[in-house]
Amino acid sequence: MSHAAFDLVIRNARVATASDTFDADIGVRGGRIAQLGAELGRGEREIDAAGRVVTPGGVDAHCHLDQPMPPPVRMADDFDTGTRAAACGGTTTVIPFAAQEKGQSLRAAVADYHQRADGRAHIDYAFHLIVSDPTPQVLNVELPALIAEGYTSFKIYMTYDDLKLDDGQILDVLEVARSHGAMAMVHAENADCIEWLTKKLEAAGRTAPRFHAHARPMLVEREATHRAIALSQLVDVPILIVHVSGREAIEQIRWARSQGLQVFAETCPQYLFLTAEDLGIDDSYRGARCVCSPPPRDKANQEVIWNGLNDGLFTLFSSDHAPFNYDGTEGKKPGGEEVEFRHIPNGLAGIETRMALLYSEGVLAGRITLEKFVELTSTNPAKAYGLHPRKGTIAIGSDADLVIWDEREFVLHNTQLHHAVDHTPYEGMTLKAWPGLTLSRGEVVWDGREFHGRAGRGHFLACGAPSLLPRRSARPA
Ligand code: DUC
Ligand code: ZN
Ligand code: ZN
Repeated sequence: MSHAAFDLVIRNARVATASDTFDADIGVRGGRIAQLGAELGRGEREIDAAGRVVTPGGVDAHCHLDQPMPPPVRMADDFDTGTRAAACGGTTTVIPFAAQEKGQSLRAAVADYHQRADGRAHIDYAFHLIVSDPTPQVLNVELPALIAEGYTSFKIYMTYDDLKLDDGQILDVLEVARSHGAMAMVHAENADCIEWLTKKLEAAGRTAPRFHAHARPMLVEREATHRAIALSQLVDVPILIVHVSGREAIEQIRWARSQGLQVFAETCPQYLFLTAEDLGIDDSYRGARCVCSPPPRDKANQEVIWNGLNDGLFTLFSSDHAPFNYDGTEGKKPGGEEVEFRHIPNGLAGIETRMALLYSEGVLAGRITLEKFVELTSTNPAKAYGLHPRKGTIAIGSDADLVIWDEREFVLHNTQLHHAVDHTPYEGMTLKAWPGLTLSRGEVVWDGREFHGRAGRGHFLACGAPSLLPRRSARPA
């Protein structure tokens, strides 16, 4: 028998990239895409895609896995269950956060996070850093060294007591991003306004989950977005505003772009599919499941987000998966108690549903093109964090991280999902598609029915320089 030309050939694929959709066979060798073309030679293994859409595997560039929390709270997903869920939902690369605790060295945070991921991940992963304590040692020594070693992005918080930086600290960190070519991500909400509103609500006895949204109106996001833009302008460095929730923040970003500023933006499924009503229309505690920050807004804002996805305002579509169980003692009811909204762990599950939600309600509902879907969910995240073209596209030499889509209607239930969270915010939604096959470096990790990963098969990826923009030379001294 003649030797096969490829390890795997996917036949008759409708290949979608961020720029084109075309019909081709995909030849895979050594975990990479070796050839694209008509009537490729034989593969050891052959999969007939029969005209089905094949996209690059998703790159979820904003998710939280096994991130340490103040006890008794604990994230439900670690690298095993979180990356398993990601793969079953068509995501083949994740970029969670190595978070520095105040007083801790960044190095120690990174070492701790590697331990959490090592031997557990089913798909490839990189890390963003969270800088919560920008000491001179961190700014001058640790951050530059870590950037050079492949941790080329970091998140800055403008809210949360244990994480937030003041404006001067933000300027210091942005300056490091500028001089070392890193990507700065900003969580833009005004902490003092939130605290002031929270105290007023508490004094009035308004502590049910739904008041979380009252304590974080869009104004606090708008103000912080504007300030983040101004700080980045002062330092002359691009920034990326994460989890943008609606109109007022978008207006700030459009204004910045109109001034020629390099401001990138990310949004997430919760701002397309949930509203503040999901936090409760009465004082029931069940709304705690949808407590996240910024909070979901209303239907009109969902439309504004759709427009921004379609017209290029948004660069990235990420999950912001922050997995907490509803029941038990470690999640939304810390210690088993129904607590005041200020103490409810922020975040919702979405790592497994991100791709299918946007494919169903974006592509198949005619709101965005297939190419835009690929750009937002895979190509741009890979470029923003220096993983392209190894990740984020279907091209010769790229990793064979692929999704073959099944277009069929079904009703989503949490029992179908593979995360370790006891609910999904999208329970009962009718979806029109789900990944029928997910390949990670040429290996089938999800076949539409069963998961075939292996803990530890996921590799750590050192990130290169962000490639959304041409490299600029450093500012002259
Ligand atoms: N908000 C964040 O900033 N991070 C995780 C989850 C959330 O709701
Ligand atoms: Zn955030
Ligand atoms: Zn987040």
